[in-house]
Amino acid sequence: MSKAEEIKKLFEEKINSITASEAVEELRIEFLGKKGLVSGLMSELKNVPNEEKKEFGRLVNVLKQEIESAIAQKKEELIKKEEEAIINSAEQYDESLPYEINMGSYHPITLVQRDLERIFASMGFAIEDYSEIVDDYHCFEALNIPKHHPARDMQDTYYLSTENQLLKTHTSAAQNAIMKKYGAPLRAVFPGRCFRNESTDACHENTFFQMEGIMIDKDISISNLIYFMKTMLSEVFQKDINVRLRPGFFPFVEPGFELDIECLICGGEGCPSCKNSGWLELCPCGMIHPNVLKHGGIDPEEYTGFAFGLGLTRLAMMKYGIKDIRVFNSGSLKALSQFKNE
Ligand code: FA5
Repeated sequence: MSKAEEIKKLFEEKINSITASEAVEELRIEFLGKKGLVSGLMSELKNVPNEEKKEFGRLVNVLKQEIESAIAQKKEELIKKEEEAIINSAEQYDESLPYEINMGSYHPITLVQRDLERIFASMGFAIEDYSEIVDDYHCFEALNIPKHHPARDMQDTYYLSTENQLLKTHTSAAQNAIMKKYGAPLRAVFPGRCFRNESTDACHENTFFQMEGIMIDKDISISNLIYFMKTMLSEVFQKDINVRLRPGFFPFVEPGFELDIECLICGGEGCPSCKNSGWLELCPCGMIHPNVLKHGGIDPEEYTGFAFGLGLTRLAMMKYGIKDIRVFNSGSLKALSQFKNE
């Protein structure tokens, strides 16, 4: 038996005994690798007499090709078998079993915000968006609150390391940009997240939502303001709510008011949600200060307007009877998933 025949026989014995695809690679290296048996056979070519060299080379090449194709075939066969075994051993599933779909739900603030947007849109107000990072000019100076004005102390916030930039303390920060965008006459509401550096309690958060509204036109008066506030509240609560209007100071309105609603958690008796006063500060408002109109490029001799800054998070507390404002940012699905989508 020639050396090539011996190698072929040995290969056939070995390949027939292989049962795992990984072992095929080891066999390939043993026979076809750089130091494998076939390569070893080829290196013997130099010892073969010249007249036999051609035939010897041909035989080695045939052997090499046979081994290569046998290896490829074996590998394919074994991989197929292994895949079938995995599929057959996998746990069977029953397509007909019933399954539960866990539907998400809207956050209560989203629900109240959408409700308000619908109400104001029906009264001809545009819905606007504004960034959470603002500059000092928009948050304060354009609102008639110059540097070092004591009113800044009421809204301590988070300043960014980038010069002049801060997290907006109130949605009023968007007033100037929106006046410049639309000019007068103008009706717009702009909800947004606000940030203040304050200690939290049942009715104060450091991150909360407001919805600002402005209406600017010829001859707008306090009567228009009161009408819109009343309509908004009766639409949101779908019932009569006790409200009170008292003077309030904000440098960007003149005159300014605080609109409070009777606490719906305790019915006016006094509880932690209303700081035991029976009333909840909900929506400061007033007639836009002429300086603010001027900053917004609107002539205060020709136009007047009102503005309000509704506490959206507090409104959601009242609407859904949520006693502690901290629930909103808690991420507690147990509490937050109770509010059903519209
Ligand atoms: C303002 O932010 C004024 N920009 C509102 C305004 C707009 C006045 C337009 C006049 C004209 P104030 O700081 O009071 O005002 O906040 C407005 C409302 O936001 C409050 O009535 C309250 O409902 C809500 N609010 C304020 N601070 C917090 C807080 N820490 N947590 C939850 N809600 C708050």
